Amino acid sequence: MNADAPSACKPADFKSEVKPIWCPGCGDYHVLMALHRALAALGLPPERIAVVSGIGCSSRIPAYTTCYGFHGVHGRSLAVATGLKVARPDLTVLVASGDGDGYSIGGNHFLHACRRNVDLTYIVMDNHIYGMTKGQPSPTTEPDFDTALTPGGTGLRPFNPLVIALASGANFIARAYSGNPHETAAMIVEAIHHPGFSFVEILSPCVTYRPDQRAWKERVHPAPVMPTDDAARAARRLMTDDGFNLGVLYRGDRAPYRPAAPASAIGLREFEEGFET
Ligand SMILES: Cc1ncc(C[n+]2csc(CCOP(=O)(O)OP(=O)(O)O)c2C)c(N)n1
Ligand code: SF4
Ligand SMILES: [Mg+2]
Repeated sequence: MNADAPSACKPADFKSEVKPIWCPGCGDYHVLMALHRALAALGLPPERIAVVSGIGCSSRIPAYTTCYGFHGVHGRSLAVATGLKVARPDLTVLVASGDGDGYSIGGNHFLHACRRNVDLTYIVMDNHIYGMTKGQPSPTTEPDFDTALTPGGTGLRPFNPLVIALASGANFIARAYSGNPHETAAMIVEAIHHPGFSFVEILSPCVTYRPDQRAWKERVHPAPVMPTDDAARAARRLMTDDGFNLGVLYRGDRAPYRPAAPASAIGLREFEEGFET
């Protein structure tokens, strides 16, 4: 396929031959559907897009697309994606994560990816639990969520990813719900088009370890306010957010980080010499 020709790819062209192995009813199926739609709407062929992830049920997603994919190590997807985007600014780079992968082991990378503002789109499928490893609490688990692993709940205050993204410098912040794949696809497209680091938190139920999350479809609602480009106003809103407001919540105007020369333009010899001195 000629990479410079406008693409007329359909959502099905972004669907790989690998069959998802998520539990029946997992919210991630709808996220995948939204992602296929969003990718088709970009008008780019699969080889102009890369999807990078860490480890978790949610992080399986690159295998289910026909784009370039990198299923990396736990919590390090943003480091890989940052390097890729700096070396290959011509690629559209998406990063997929879960609340454990992205906010626990990968929490430090999250802060600094927001701060660096490299032109990436970060999608976190948040189910308030470690699904893949059978139901341990994550940073977004409610303090009173009672399981055999955490009798009576952890008692710990949950992490607020949207507030943290704003405070750390993310340039676009949105929340979606997996059960609304059309809206989710539109939000992913907008996030990709917005310059700099774009963060889309997708509430995606884990029906196996959090069957209570089936009730999320009744709890989610459109945000009652329009998106803002005023960080102070966004901070006030996000601090009082009920966790179920959907929509684009913040659109910033920070200039994205762009290296003076793409790393791929530096020859290997020159690169090695940098370490010899
Ligand atoms: C270094 C390292 N530590 C721990 C693990 C075990 N591990 C795999 S996935 C995971 C949590 C995944 O949770 P989340 O990111 O929320 O994804 P979900 O399965 O819920 O989609 C953990 C702790 C690992 N693979 N590597
Ligand atoms: S364990 Fe939970 S997150 Fe993982 S596939 Fe099953 S329903 Fe989805
Ligand atoms: Mg999770």
